[in-house]
Amino acid sequence: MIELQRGDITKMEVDAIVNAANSSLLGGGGVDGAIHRAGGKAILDECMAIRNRQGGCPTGEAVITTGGNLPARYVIHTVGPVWNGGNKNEESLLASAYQNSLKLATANQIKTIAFPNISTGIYHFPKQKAAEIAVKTVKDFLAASDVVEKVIFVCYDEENFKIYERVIGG
Ligand code: AR6
Repeated sequence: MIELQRGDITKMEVDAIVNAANSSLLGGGGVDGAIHRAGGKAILDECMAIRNRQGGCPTGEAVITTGGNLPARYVIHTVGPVWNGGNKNEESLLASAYQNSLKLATANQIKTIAFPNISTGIYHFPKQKAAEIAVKTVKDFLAASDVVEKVIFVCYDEENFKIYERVIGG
């Protein structure tokens, strides 16, 4: 099942929320900053341990930590692509970010998961194209999933919310 909400992903009461992180896993601005602020030090501690083990998180991949002080039990940190004109494999890397987050959710028996609009802020991925990729990738995954039951797209900005209403509706 797919749902759409307008708001702040840090408030979501789901098994896992997804973070639009960067490869360093050390936090940043946007939704990443909001998640680390609200979730507290336990999240950063686990991110540092992952960094020490595997040297960060490549673009299109995902790692999982505790949700710390968040209502969500877990945070799945994925790294979307920086938009660089469209000829740098950005579309398939964005699809991979959604797919690998959902695979990690499955491996951790996560039933409900909330996604932000990965790459559409500081990374400048065009919003309409990003929404089409996100919705198609999630729909395809859910059709074959017997673990993940519900995916909620949480749109912080009005423009993304309106785009998602149309893309999910059609
Ligand atoms: N809840 C839900 N969505 C949010 C929130 C929130 N609290 N805050 C912002 N958004 P961005 P990116 C939306 O820039 O483009 C960071 O510095 C925002 O409106 O957070 O993937 C990382 O460390 C936008 O639609 O992520 C990386 O360096 C969406 O989240 C870099 O930014 C994504 O915007 C990643 O850039």
